Amino acid sequence: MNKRTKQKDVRSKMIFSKGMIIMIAAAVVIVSIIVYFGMRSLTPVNGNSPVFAAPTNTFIKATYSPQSGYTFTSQSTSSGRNSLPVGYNSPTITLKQGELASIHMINEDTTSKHNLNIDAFNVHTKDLGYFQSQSILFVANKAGSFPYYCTIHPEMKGVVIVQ
Ligand SMILES: [Cu+2]
Repeated sequence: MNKRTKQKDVRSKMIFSKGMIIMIAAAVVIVSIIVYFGMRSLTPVNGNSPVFAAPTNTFIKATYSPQSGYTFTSQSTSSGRNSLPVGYNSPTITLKQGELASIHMINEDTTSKHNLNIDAFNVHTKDLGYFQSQSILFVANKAGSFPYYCTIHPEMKGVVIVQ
């Protein structure tokens, strides 16, 4: 091997390893982002560490009808103690103390934005437009009866019972 090809060989090796470093760095960044958002989505809004457990799901929708006005309406809930007929207005959400809960809210009202708040558990959705939805994970960490409500429509309210 003469001097010139040796130099070329070294240079191409360096370029290759630089590319590898960039690829590894990019992979690390991507994995970190995935882990960060994964951890964040597993962290209850009233907790500070991720919880690896299946939550009790409650599905609720915001609706409007000329008869009942703006209301929260039961969409469907997990089976058993928390099951309510679909379409039930201002459903009471029943949870067990200490359990992980996920509330899934969807706005099915074409006429207005809505949000859902449970102050006791730091649950606050964004103002959701038509057919926007948001899920919030929280821990039902205290027993009692707590209101949930929409800040835009004071008449939209219900109760969360933790027992
Ligand atoms: Cu509302």
